[in-house]
Amino acid sequence: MLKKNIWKLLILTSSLFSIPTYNNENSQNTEYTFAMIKPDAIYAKNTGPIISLIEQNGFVIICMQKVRFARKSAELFYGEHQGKSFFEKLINYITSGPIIIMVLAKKDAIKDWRMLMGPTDSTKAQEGTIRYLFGTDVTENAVHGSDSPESAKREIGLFFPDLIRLHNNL
Ligand code: RTP
Ligand code: MG
Repeated sequence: MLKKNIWKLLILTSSLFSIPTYNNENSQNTEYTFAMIKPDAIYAKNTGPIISLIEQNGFVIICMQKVRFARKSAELFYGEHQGKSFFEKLINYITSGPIIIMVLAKKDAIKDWRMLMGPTDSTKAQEGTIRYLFGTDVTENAVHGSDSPESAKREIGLFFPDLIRLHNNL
């Protein structure tokens, strides 16, 4: 009796914490990236349109959460820019309101998400990109995306450590 219930509990627990599968055939080609909707886009109520673009462009949202950066966490997250002229401005901006953090999955997710975002400077972004549609300038540019597999793993690990623990490909 007890044994039977333990199995039920194990099945329930694993279904609660397993990563959604959505493309069994090509799962070995699936790549994961870390994405963020930044405070300016949330303040301007562009969350919905950005999420629609993410889905329309073939990304699967593996997890998503609204949080707010503590100053120390923002400095750690953007550590590579410490010492640069825009660092203070960047930290003030990114801690100015809530952000939405996501893990996106797709073949070539890292490159394709960066392409959909557009370049850092929103005023130079191509039509159709998120930064063209919703960014303002080189600071307030609506979204973030990991720039390499190493960054994706580091950034996903900072916010979603359980995902790294549970998923071999990450
Ligand atoms: P992100 O990391 O947020 O995805 O942006 P990114 O790769 O396109 O640009 P990155 O060079 O990593 O810069 C991080 C964020 O810092 C702000 N920034 N300001 N010259 C400037 O004033 C300047 N350069 C960058 C932007 O918010 C940029 O997204
Ligand atoms: Mg960057």
